[in-house]
Amino acid sequence: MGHPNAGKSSIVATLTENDRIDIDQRAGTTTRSDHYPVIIDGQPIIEFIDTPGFQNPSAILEWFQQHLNEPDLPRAFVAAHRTDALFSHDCALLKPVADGAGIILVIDGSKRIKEKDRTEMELLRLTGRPRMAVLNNLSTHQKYNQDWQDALNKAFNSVREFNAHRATYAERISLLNALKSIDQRWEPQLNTTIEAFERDWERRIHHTVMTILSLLKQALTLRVTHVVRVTELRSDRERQAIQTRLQQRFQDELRQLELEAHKQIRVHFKHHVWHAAPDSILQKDLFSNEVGRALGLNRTQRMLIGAAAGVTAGVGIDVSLVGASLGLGMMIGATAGGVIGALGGAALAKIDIQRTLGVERFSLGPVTNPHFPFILLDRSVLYCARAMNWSHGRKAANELAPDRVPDKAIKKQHGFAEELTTEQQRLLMRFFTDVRRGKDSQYEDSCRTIIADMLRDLSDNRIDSRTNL
Ligand SMILES: Nc1nc2c(ncn2[C@@H]2O[C@H](COP(=O)(O)OP(=O)(O)OP(=O)(O)O)[C@@H](O)[C@H]2O)c(=O)[nH]1
Ligand SMILES: [Mg+2]
Repeated sequence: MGHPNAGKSSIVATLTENDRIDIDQRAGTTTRSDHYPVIIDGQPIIEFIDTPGFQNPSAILEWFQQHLNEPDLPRAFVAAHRTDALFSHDCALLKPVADGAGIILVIDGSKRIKEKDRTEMELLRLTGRPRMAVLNNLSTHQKYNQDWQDALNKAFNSVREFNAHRATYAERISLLNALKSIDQRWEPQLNTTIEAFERDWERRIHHTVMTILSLLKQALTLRVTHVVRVTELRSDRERQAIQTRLQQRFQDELRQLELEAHKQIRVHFKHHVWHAAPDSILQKDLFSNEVGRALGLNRTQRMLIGAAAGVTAGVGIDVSLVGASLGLGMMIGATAGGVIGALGGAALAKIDIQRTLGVERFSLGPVTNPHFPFILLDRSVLYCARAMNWSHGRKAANELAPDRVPDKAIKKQHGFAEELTTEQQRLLMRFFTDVRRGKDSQYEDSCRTIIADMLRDLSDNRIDSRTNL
C-alpha cells in the first residue's frame, strides 16, 4: 500500500522478479489490486498484492476510531461497506487485509510527511495486522528520512529502507527475512520462501555456469571453411577477398554464439525486458579495441599467460603453415585471422589453406589468441552482473533515464578475470588450451568452480558499479 507513485509496483516487480508489471512516472498507474504469486517449482509459495492506494483514508480512519471495540477492524469495515459504492475501492483494498494479508506500506522517503500520511499510518496501525514500512527513497534527498523513521516506528513493527531500482538478490532476501520478524506466524512460510529462493538462485548460478562453459567450448572449437575450385581462383585478390569474408564469418559466428549465451543468461534470471546502458562495454562490439582493453587480463598477466601458452605475438597468419600448404609466397603477410587491437597484434585465429584435387580449402579457426577466451568470459560475467543485480522494477519502468538517483559511477577500468589469482588464471588458460585442441579437459571442474565463485561474488556484493564497464 501507499500513495500514488511511491514505488509500490516497482517493489512488487523487484521482489517477484516480474518485469512485466505496469510502472510509470505518472501517478495512478495501478488502478486495481493485482495479485503476483511467486512460483517456484510450479508451486505458489507467497503472493504479493499490488494496490492503487486508499481513496478515502480519513473516512476509514474515522470509522475505525468509532468502532475500536470491534475485534477485527478490517473485516468489520469490509462487512459494513460491502455494498457502499463510495467505498468500493477501499473495500477492494482492505479485503485481502481482512482475509489475513500482512501490510507493506511503501513510502517515498524523499517527500515531506503530510497529514494524509499520518492518517494512513494511523489507520494501518489500527488494522492490527503485521505491518512493515518500506522507505523507497526516490531521489537523493535524505533530509526527511529521520522524520519518516520516527513517525513510522510508532505505527509499524518494522521499518526498512529498500530501493526498488537497486535492490540486489541479497537485499531481497534480507527484506523477506525482515518480514519474518513482524509476525511469528509467518515464519514457516517465509522460511520456505527464502529457502526456495536460495535454492532457485543456486540453480540459476549452476545453469549460468553451464551456459558460459558451453559458450567458451563452442567459441574455442569454432572453425569455418570455404572451398573453391582452383579454376575459379584467378588472382591473389580473390584469395584475399575469400580470406576477408571468412574472417568476417568467423567473427560473426563468434558474435552470434555470444548473443545466444547472453540470451540464455537473461532467461535464467527471468528478464524479459533488457535496457542496456548505452555507454556499457556490453554495447560495444566484441572485437572492438575498447572491449579488448577493458576486459580480460592486464598486460602483464597477458604476457605471462601468452608465454605459457606458447603463442608468438605478431600480425597475421601462420606463415610457415600457409607456405607449406600452398607453396605460395604471395600469401605471406595476409592478416587472415582478424586482429584484436588491444592484444598487441596477436591474431584471433590462424588460417589454413590447402590445395587438393583441384580445390582450395580455406579454413579459419579455432581461436588461438590466448586472451580472447578471457574477454569472452569477462563479458559474460559482466552480463551476469547486470542480469543478477539490475532489479526487475527498474527494467519494467521502461524509461529512457530510468534512474532519478544518479549512478555512483565508480568506473572500473578492468575486468573480472584480472582479479583472479594467478593459479586460477592458469587453470582457466589450461582449460581453454585443452578445449581448443579438442581434448576433454581435466581442468573443467576447476573452471566450473572458478566461474561459479565469480557469480556468487556478484550476488553477495553490490557489484552494480562495475556494470558501468
Ligand atoms: N530512482 C528510482 N525511481 C523509482 C524507484 N522506485 C520507483 N521509481 C519510479 O517511480 C515511479 C513510480 O513508480 P511505480 O512503481 O509505478 O509507483 P506506484 O506506487 O506503483 O504508483 P501508482 O501505481 O501510480 O500508485 C516510476 O517512474 C518508477 O520508475 C527507485 O527505487 N528509484
Ligand atoms: Mg502502481
